[in-house]
Amino acid sequence: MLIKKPSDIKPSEITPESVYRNRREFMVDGSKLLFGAMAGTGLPALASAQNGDRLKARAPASMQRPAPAPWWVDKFSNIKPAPDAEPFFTGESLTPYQDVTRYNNFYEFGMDKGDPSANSGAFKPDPWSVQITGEVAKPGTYHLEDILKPVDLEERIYRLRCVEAWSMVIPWIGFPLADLIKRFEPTANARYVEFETLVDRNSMPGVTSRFAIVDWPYREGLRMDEAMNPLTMMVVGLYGNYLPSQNGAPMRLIVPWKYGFKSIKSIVKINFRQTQPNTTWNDLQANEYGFFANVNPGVHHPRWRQDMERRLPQTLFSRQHIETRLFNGYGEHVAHLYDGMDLARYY
Ligand SMILES: Nc1nc2c(c(=O)[nH]1)N[C@H]1C(S)=C(S)[C@@H](COP(=O)(O)O)O[C@H]1N2
Ligand SMILES: [Mo]
Repeated sequence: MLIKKPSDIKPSEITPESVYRNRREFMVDGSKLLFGAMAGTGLPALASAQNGDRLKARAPASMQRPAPAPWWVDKFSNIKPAPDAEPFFTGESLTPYQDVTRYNNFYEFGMDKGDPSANSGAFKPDPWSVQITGEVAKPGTYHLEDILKPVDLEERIYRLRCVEAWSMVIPWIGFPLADLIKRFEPTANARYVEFETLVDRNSMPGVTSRFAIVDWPYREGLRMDEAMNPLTMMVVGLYGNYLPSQNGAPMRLIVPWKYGFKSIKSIVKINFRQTQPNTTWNDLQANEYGFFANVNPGVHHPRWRQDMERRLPQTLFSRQHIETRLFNGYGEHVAHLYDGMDLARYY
């Protein structure tokens, strides 16, 4: 194995690429060695403390928003970079930060793709608390700081496939939902998890709009085994930085093998229950949006093709049309959850 001593590494060599290559060789102990290497170069302490170069993707400096509170800075100073292999990483091109944060679905701020970024200026994601209710030994209202305190943040690069037939590749920052669920000690009756988004009439123009079609709050749900799957993620950031309001600050769900509408934003309530919860889009139009909503090119949708998708951003020269894959390409890791189920019936 080829490992340079810290003193052999010049500051000019500490590029994201060399960091990336080194890390592959170091495997388990890589992060420690790398920190040592950076300290040895005389780089400012901040650079290693913020460990940004070790992540696979960073937001452009001009786009980084100020930290909501000091404890967030601590939390974001130690993020485990995405591994090099599926399913927590994909080598596909990242959708640029600009597109990830300007082309959104978040109906609480309006129904056009540009509305969430344009209309979320008054939204306050900090301080924040989450209510835990239902079939758990430890219900209560928890401050987000306490929810995140024992959590190790990690970077994961996932595909996001919207039922509207567009898709992106996004470097999220977060942690496995399973880690959080275990801390509340679900009872034997907890077979489903239900989530709710904040409704704030003052900072969310979409909820008071007379064109609104959603019966607020936005609700989503998962079966317990789906929620506990290692791919299911609670997300608090993207591109190495805090989650912008339009992407669901301060904390949202990401379920990469399901259509995007399952990935509920700005969560204020998590309820554990015995029966399948009602969910927003399923309530609105059950023939178009199922409870499971697994990405499936074989299940027809009346308004959008589900066998193809537009990988954003499209350009003048490339329409970026690609084939949609069953379970959004994550089948190897999640198909077993649906053994014996008719996916055309339970769509
Ligand atoms: N509360 C809430 N969560 C939501 C939505 C919404 O309108 N309200 N839209 C969903 C849909 S349809 C998609 S595709 C994703 C989009 O996430 P993004 O804007 O971060 O790409 O968020 C999902 N979560
Ligand atoms: Mo969506």
